[in-house]
Amino acid sequence: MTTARPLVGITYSDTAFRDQEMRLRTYVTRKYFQAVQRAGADVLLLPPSDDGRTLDRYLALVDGLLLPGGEDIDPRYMGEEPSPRLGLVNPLRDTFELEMARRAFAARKPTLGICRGVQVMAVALGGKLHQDVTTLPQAIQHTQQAPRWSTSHRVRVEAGSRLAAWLEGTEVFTNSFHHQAVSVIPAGLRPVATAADGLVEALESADDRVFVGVQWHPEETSQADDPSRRLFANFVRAAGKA
Ligand SMILES: [Mn+2]
Repeated sequence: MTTARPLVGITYSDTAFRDQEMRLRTYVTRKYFQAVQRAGADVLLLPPSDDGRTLDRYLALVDGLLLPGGEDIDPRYMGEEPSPRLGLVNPLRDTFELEMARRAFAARKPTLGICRGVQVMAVALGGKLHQDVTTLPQAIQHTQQAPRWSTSHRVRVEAGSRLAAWLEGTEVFTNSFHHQAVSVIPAGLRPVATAADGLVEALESADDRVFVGVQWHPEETSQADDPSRRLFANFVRAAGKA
């Protein structure tokens, strides 16, 4: 039993920003680390690396891993060609985060994926994505719902899942800013939440690993929305116990 605050590693959420002086910048949207800090953990930001020894060191250092939102995942990792509607991809970040997710799963490191993060978790373990959900026969809108801090569409969460326990409920209203979504669930994970149109909104480990990903952005709502706040609190608690 330790009294230390859990340490959560967050992979850099944006790695391809060029400033006015043409310097490449790597940065993380503040809401991610602020939500984790408010939940009682300290945060370590993890720059991309393609060296497995670095990734293993990161995972040994942290009690939990957060994979945040961001660019589209290159469809080559699902054995597909790019759709004309594919958005920007980030090769450096793809190779880093896919490998981090694989290693975190193998090491049973508590992991929370957000938006792109849940997609990374799925693809890392052999799943696939819809490259653009706006081409599907949707009943509801997933892409353009501002402001980011307000919830918009309903998500049904499977009773008995870890996610339902974390949220303390089987129905939540979430925000939604994604044009990709998980289409094929890999072995090892299971879908635990869906939108009204059937789109997968969350995955978690099929066994007792703490490996949970959501398609929405709880970091944007965690100050005012209780289920969002509980999601971070329970993730941090799980990281502290691991
Ligand atoms: Mn959605």
